[in-house]
Amino acid sequence: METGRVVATFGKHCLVQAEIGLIDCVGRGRKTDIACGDRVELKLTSPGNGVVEQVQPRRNLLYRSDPFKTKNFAANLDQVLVVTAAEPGLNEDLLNRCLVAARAADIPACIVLNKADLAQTAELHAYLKAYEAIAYPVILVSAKHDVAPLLPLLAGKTSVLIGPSGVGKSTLVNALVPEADVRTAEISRALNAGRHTTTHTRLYELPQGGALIDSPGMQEFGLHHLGPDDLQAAFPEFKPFLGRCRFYNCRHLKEPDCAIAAATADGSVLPARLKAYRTLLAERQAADLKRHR
Ligand SMILES: Nc1nc2c(ncn2[C@@H]2O[C@H](COP(=O)(O)OP(=O)(O)OP(=O)(O)O)[C@@H](O)[C@H]2O)c(=O)[nH]1
Ligand SMILES: [Mg+2]
Ligand SMILES: [Zn+2]
Repeated sequence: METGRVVATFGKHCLVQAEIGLIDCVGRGRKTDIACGDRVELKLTSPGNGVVEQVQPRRNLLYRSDPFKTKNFAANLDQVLVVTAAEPGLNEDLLNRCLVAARAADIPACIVLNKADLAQTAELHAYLKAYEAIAYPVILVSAKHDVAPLLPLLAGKTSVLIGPSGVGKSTLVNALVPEADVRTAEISRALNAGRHTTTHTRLYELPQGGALIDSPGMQEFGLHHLGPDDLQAAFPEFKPFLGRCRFYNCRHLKEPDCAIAAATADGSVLPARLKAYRTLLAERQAADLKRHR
């Protein structure tokens, strides 16, 4: 029996970095619930091939979910780096889904604002100060020119890069891991949309110690596994106002004398955050209704 760390997942297969080398593995049984970053025990079936016999208990797991299935990003993480950029532009709904997923999994998160070399970045940087005020540090970098601000943050830690297509996650990996040689592509201007160049999650060892995980850009990010209490708790800035609504069981939707709504009106809570909370709660409630019908 060998042990190792999962460094890539694709379909039913995963690549495991074991002491004897890289092993192409399949999971045992029907359910292949293996995530990048998992520590596993495997049995060799032929040189270079094996079967994962067991996944060791995880410290944490970052994942998203729709009503029917869950999709793993990565496991055993020290931090989540949510990447954004002025080109293709801030997707604030997605940003918040990423931050909520990380908070719910109890993993610290930061925002990486990439493409510092673009003129439009300054305005976005100023806007993101509101997120810094909540609890999410913003690190301004240019994958093409200077990634030094990320180095102290990454050293010795396991980090995952998540975010929509085209923000430069793989370009960041290429800048930070000299031998990564990740395939990147120009944004397809003709389609006015980012091309999904990364197709599977992959872990790279950092030269200065630690690991960096690249993930495919996502458009959808369901969080159906989070119930009303989980959701509320995943917005740390709500905390000072909880228990101050007129109704003890206020869900902060349309109830009168809602302390969260009041805090949003007076500028203490960012409107986009309350909106994200309400959207996520509505999605969950719609799914619950369907299930009970
Ligand atoms: N100007 C500028 N362009 C950048 C920078 N970083 C990345 N890009 C460009 O942004 C585009 C998308 O970069 P990728 O690294 O492929 O983006 P990604 O986030 O990995 O995208 P997916 O794999 O589809 O999720 C490419 O054309 C890169 O050259 C940067 O710092 N400045
Ligand atoms: Mg990529
Ligand atoms: Zn309320």
